[in-house]
Amino acid sequence: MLGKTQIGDTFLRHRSIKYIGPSVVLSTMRFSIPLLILYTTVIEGIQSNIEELEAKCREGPNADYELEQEGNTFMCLEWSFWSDTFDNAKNYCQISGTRLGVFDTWDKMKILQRRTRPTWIGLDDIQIEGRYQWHDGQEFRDPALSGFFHKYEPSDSERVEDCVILSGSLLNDVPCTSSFLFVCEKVL
Ligand SMILES: [Ca+2]
Ligand SMILES: [Ca+2]
Repeated sequence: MLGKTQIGDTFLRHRSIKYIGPSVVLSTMRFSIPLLILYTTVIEGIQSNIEELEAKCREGPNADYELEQEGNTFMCLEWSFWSDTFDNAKNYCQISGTRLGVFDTWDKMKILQRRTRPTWIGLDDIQIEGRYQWHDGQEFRDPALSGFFHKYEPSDSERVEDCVILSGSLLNDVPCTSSFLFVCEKVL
């Protein structure tokens, strides 16, 4: 009697597994299809956002601006191919309605670090010695950004270093009258 029940149970369990099998597949599909649609919608949304940013970055008479990405960060930048003083570089950007690049996060810094030649950025302590300001008006005082500068920099050597370049992979203050490449940033 007990033996028969065990055999019967096993038989039923096998039947159930065989029978339930397709419905498990169907329910997985029912779960997966909306997820797939959601995933596709999100990807399409991100893609159209990037296309919008690219269009906005390239619009206007100056076609040299390009969109660069690091993680969720996008920057619209023009990298000069000639060197100039800090003031001239700043004026060049301003004439185009932009500013020297503000690289105030590590993601933005990573975008800057893709360049290897010394390059002016939008950071200086011209107004008050030792108080660095980004060219969007923010003061440079976030301790998380202290690693942006080389060791022992900013040094204000001979009390004439008020403008900042990327030098190697980190920042350095140098005399504003020196000539370097520069980077303009269009705010999107
Ligand atoms: Ca200085
Ligand atoms: Ca220095």
